[in-house]
Amino acid sequence: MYLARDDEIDPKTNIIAEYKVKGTETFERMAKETAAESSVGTWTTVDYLDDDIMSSLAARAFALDEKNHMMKVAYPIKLFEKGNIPQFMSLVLGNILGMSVVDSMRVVDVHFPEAYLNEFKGPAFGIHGIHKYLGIPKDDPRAILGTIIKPKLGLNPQQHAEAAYRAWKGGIDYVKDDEPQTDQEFCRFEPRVLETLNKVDKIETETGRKVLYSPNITATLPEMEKRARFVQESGGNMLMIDVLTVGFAATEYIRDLDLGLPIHGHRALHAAMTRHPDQGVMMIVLGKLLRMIGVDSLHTGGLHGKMHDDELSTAIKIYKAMQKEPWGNLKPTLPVASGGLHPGSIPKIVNDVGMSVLINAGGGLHGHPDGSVAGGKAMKQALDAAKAKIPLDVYAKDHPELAKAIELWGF
Ligand code: RUB
Repeated sequence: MYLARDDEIDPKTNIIAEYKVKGTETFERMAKETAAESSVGTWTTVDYLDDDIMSSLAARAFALDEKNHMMKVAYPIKLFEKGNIPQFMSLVLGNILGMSVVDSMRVVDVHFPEAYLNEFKGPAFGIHGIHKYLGIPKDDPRAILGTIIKPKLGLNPQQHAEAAYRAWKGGIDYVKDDEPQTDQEFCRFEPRVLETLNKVDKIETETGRKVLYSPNITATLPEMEKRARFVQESGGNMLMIDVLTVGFAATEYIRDLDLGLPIHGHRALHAAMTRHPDQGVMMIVLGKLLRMIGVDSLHTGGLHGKMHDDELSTAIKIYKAMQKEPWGNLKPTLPVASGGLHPGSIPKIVNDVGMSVLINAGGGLHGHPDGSVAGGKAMKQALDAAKAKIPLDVYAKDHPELAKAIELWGF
């Protein structure tokens, strides 16, 4: 009951979750209670739990590795409503993380059968759709370069649009609002979008390059829909959502509107769930769920920046999970490196995770000693150097913007 041997588990008919579990009870008891509470059981015997229910729906813990505090649980796919991520979360990362029989529990990874995965739409654009929009060739991809407008709050719509214009002018592809920028009185949403989209037109006319701008529509759900439609009607080309603070259902609702706009997912709030080494859920799990519901680009850790990541080899796995093809019928999500990055970070990031990545620098672009145009140029020069496999200090000899950036922030 609630325990199985490895060879009894069929990954085609079960969702398999990996857990790190610590506590003073026996490991077997903690495993059994995890499987019971996250499927058909409770803390005591109940009359109606018969053999039929047990044999078809009980989750089973297996691969118990007490030394490393690791176990797996197989969940029969029939436990889950098709296409319903909140219901999935209520079981697989729900009550069990708060059970007093364990001292701590962390969901480390989840593996899905194709049949379950394919109930989801996934990204409408994903990596290849965004590359195509920007004219990046499929057979020679390069990292997409982006910026977050800084200061993160306080600029008025004209100033915000001007900062975006200067960054594009320097040569980057993408501008995003910052995660707390929505519709405050100092920078109303609609004028900010209109002013910044005017600059999209201006830069595209001047340079012939396509660029992207994702306004942050994070709000209540009716307001998000209104803002998303406003962006579409105003000729916008991307949306941004703080996908964890608004939640999975709200994000999926916006994706299902099929507005023809890729969705950029900022992951603010994730650390409340992901950072503790023994408790919560790892980012790779949230990333997979967000790819399933259709986020086109997702913050997956700065790798070499100001925000905490798990150790590098673990942090890189999140990128690989977003880029993985095939993964059911779902398009790949563009992983996003962000937080404390600057031109000097670029070669390390593309070396770690390849060119199918979006690299954002906020302070590391607008903080360039010669301003945002020079900051954008320095980012582009760093990417060109990385692509040509030329060390940054060598490339910087005849690229003054890069030289000033690496003098200030290193590489
Ligand atoms: C970036 C910034 C973003 C972080 C969040 O600004 O503050 O919100 O990307 O981190 P700057 P993560 O470039 O000035 O540091 O993407 O890891 O969640």
